[in-house]
Parts: sequence; structure tokens; C-alpha cells
Amino acid sequence: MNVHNEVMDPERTGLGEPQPVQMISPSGERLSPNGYELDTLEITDLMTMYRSMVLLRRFDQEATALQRQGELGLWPPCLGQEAAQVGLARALRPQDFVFPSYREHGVALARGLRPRDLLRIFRGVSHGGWDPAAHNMSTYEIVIGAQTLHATGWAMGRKFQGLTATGDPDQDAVAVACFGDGATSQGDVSEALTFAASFEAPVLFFCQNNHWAISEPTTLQTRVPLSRRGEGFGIPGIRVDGNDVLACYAVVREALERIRSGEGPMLIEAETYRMGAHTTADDPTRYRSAEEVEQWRQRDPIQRVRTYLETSCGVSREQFDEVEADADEWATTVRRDCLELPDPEPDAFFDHVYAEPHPLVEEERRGYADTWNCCTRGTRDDGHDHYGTRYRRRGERTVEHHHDRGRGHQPGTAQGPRGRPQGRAVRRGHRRPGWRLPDHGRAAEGLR
Ligand SMILES: Cc1ncc(C[n+]2csc(CCOP(=O)(O)OP(=O)(O)O)c2C)c(N)n1
Ligand SMILES: [Mg+2]
Repeated sequence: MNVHNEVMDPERTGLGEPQPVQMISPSGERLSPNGYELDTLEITDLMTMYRSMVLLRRFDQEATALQRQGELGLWPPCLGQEAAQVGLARALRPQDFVFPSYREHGVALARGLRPRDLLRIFRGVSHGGWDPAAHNMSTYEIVIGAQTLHATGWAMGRKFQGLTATGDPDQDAVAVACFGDGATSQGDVSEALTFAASFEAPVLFFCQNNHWAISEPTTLQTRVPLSRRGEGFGIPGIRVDGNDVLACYAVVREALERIRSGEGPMLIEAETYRMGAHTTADDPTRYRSAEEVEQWRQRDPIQRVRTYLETSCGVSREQFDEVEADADEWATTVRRDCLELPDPEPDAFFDHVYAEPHPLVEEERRGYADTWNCCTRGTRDDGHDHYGTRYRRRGERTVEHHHDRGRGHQPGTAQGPRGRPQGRAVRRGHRRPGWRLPDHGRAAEGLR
């Protein structure tokens, strides 16, 4: 049974499937859909987009490898979504503001972020990674769909300040909310669409329909094509082939110009495919077929541009090799940047709670420092941690006693049958002899 066809059956829904705008077919032929001309686009522009996609893919591969080698805690690959992101990013103006989810690596790099800025949060050395104001791009949003509200709020603010539809294309700014197919099921997204429509806020809702929300297929999330999701709110939508970088660029550029000139929000569904796992913690072979992945491989966003450039524009093998070589060099930078990321001070997360110092936060900072000090040094003054566990001092042989807090030794509870802590004792952080801080605990040295 093909769930997709059944749910999207035009006779059943009465809505039909809008044909996606396409400018380069999967086999590399140039198409000219009505209303989307790109006269000024030279071959060099397309070559630049190709290059951006190759570099992005190489970056993504390197980050995935870094995670596999234990250098990152997690990585959400954007493999397969390069065209949607590079096309979108190229159509933006500097004053536009992007509100991403967690997979928009291509947009982020195009906004001037460095690899290390993107990797920080996934290495666990930052809670954000970059200054949103410096790049007109907010930090990654893990709460699905929440960023559509942030984008709408930002756009409403611009409108209330009279900073939109002034007729000055260098000033009029658009908020771009990037979200996935799964996010469309979130209440936040419906609320964002409602407010954006009601206030005619300058927002572009850019949905990358990559066909999966972890293990849930898009067909379970919606009974209508997602490009039509905005209609009931009064927001026009358009569907674009998200694996076609030229089409993405053209469609986004036009939408942005319309929004910029005061015509209100728009929604774009970029139909693409998540070729890799949801994150490095996911195994997609458990819920989707190899045949499906293979079908999408035939529509690879990079290969089709290469075919077009080779067959219709005379770009040589050597020129492509040069791009590959640049990508490999770039990967070395990515790796080096990642490994050189400094550890944060352990109490750094108190720094940005308020813009100004706050007595309660400072009190909590001191309490945290005490606990940290104790846990990392492994001793209170009497050689025990807060829970009464005794740790070895430097050069001392370990004799470990497990105590439940304030109640003395509790055999069989805090201490397991083989003398190991278990249950509550483990959750509370009791450690086995020889337990040592992971490397990232090195920063604790600073508090000793
Ligand atoms: C509010 C909320 N609910 C659930 C999750 C768990 N979650 C993380 S990713 C994800 C799927 C999102 O799918 P989609 O919007 O299609 O984006 P994609 O990962 O495909 O880019 C879910 C449900 C979450 N992070 N936030
Ligand atoms: Mg998805």
C-alpha cells in the first residue's frame, strides 16, 4: 500500500498535489517554468552554488565522522538537503533574519558562521554557539516549531516600528522561519501562521519537507500537501523541488521580494529528502526501505547541477576536481576547529541569565561552584563528597565507602552486591574507584 498516494489522493482530499517548481530536472536538463526567469544568473553563479553544496556536504560528512569518533555528542546531518538550504541562503539579503531549526547548516555557513560556531553546541561546550545579532541568524532551535513564533514576533516588531515595506530594498527585512514537515503538526506553527497572517507580518515560512520526522513519514502528518497548509490562514503557498538549487533560489527570491514590498507572509514547501539519519543517534534502516532511499539518490541535488554544468555549460573535469580538493581542505579546517574548541568555564551558564548581574543568580553560581569543587576534587575537607562518599586524594590508595546521605552505610542500597554503587547512589553521582572526569571536565581544574 502506498500511504502517500492514498492520503494525498486528489479525489479524496479535493486538493490535489501542486506540481513543484523545477528549473533543473533530476537528469540535468534546464527547464523554464512560467514566471521564474533567471536572466542575470551567469554560469559562474551556478558554479558558486554547486561549490557551496559540495563544501556543505563535506562539512556535514566531517561532522558526522567527528561524532562517530566521540568528538561531538550528537550531529543532525543535512545530507540531501543541500539545494534547499543553499538556494534559500543565496536569495537572502543581509538585513533578513533567519530563525532556523537544528539542521540548517547550509544556511548558517552562508550567513558567515564558522564551522566551529556550528559545532560548539554539539560538542557540548556552549549552549548557543554564536551571536544572533552578528549574523542575523538566531541560534539553533531544538523545540520543534518554536522558531516560527520567534520569527513572527520579530517580523511583527519590524512592522510596528515602521521598518517594513518602506520601499527601500536595502532596509526592508524579512524574517525567515525554517522548519520541517513534522513541525507543521505543532501548535506553535499554527499560532505563528495565525499571527503572521493577521498582522501581515513580513515572514517567509520555509518548510523543508524531507519526508520524515524522525521515524514518522510526512504522510502521517498531513492530509493535504504542505504547500497548502497556509491557505486556511490566508497565507499563500508554493511548492518547489527542494533538490533543485536554481528553483529554490528563484522561488525564494520572488517570495522575499513580495513579502518585502508589504504583501504579507508566504509559505514555501521545499520538497526534499533526508538522505541520512535523523541524527547520529538514529538508525533509519529500522523504519524506511533501501528502495525509497535509492529512489531519492537518483534525484541528488548536487549531481543534477554537475550534469547540467558538464553537458550544457562546458565545465571541465578539472574544475570539478578543484572543488573536490577545496572541500577536502575545508574538512581539515572543520576538524581542526572542532578539536581546538576551548572548554567553557564550568559556571559559564550563569553568565547570560540576565543582561545585568543578579544577586540570586550570583548566589546560585557560588553554590554551584561549591558543589563542582567538591565533586571534581572528590573531597570535602574531611575527604568525602556531599553524599558522604570518600574519594582518593592524589597519591592515596582508594578505600571506598558508600553512605546514604546522613544515614550512614546502607549495605544493599547505596552499595551493590559487589561493592559497587547502584540505584539512587549512582544517580546521585557516586563514583566507582578509578572513576575519572571525562576530558571535558578538565575545565574543573580552574575551580580547584
Ligand atoms: C516540541 C518538541 N516535540 C518533540 C521533539 C522531539 N523531536 C525532535 S526532532 C523531531 C522531528 C522533527 O521533524 P521535522 O519537523 O520533519 O524536522 P527534521 O528533523 O525532519 O528536519 C521531534 C519530534 C522536540 N524536539 N520538540
Ligand atoms: Mg522532516
